[in-house]
Amino acid sequence: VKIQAIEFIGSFSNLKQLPKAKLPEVAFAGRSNVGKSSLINTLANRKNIARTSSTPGKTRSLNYYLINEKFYFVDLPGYGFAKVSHHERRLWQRLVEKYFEKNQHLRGVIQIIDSRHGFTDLDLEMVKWLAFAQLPVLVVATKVDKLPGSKKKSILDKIEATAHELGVAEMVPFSTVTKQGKVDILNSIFHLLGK
Ligand SMILES: Nc1nc2c(ncn2[C@@H]2O[C@H](COP(=O)(O)OP(=O)(O)OP(=O)(O)O)[C@@H](O)[C@H]2O)c(=O)[nH]1
Ligand SMILES: [Mg+2]
Repeated sequence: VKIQAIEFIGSFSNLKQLPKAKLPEVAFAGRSNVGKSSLINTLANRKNIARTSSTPGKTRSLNYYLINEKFYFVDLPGYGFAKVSHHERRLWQRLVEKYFEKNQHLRGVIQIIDSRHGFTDLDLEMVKWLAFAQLPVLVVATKVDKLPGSKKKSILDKIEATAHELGVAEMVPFSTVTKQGKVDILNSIFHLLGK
């Protein structure tokens, strides 16, 4: 279970332009700036193939990465970023909604939340919607390197309990700094893909 190859395929803001090769897909969803692109880099052992930024709103379209020449990672634009216009936010929202509705190749969604904040209202909305759409979800609680050691366990227990209430089977604590959780996430993704 390893990512041997990752290739950036393209950035798409129109569903009609998506890659012609139909391969299984795993999508990465979460709030703006939560660390979606960083997670992809860590899983693939790359520094910045998926462009990251301390400025929220970096990823604005569907970014496709071909993994091991067999499946796609799809880095989604983040939601909940206040500093974009109402119009632009509606555009992203419609793009992501249509992507989830129309995609026949999506095998599962990696829902990333910030471990310091737990599930925000928008995260809850997202996970409920994914459950309704019967898409398998893996919750990744990221930035655990920033949790105070004394509270780490109780915070993660609470996130896990909420995940279970939402019908999500698995929650993995993760950090790009310590790489904690990387192997578990890779295992889950390959399992989702039946590899
Ligand atoms: N300490 C710490 N910082 C992280 C971690 N993951 C991401 N970051 C930082 O969080 C910021 C945002 O990361 P990105 O990966 O660009 O976030 P994103 O979700 O792709 O953001 P958008 O593309 O804007 O939606 C960057 O400054 C990262 O270095 C983590 O596990 N620990
Ligand atoms: Mg990003």
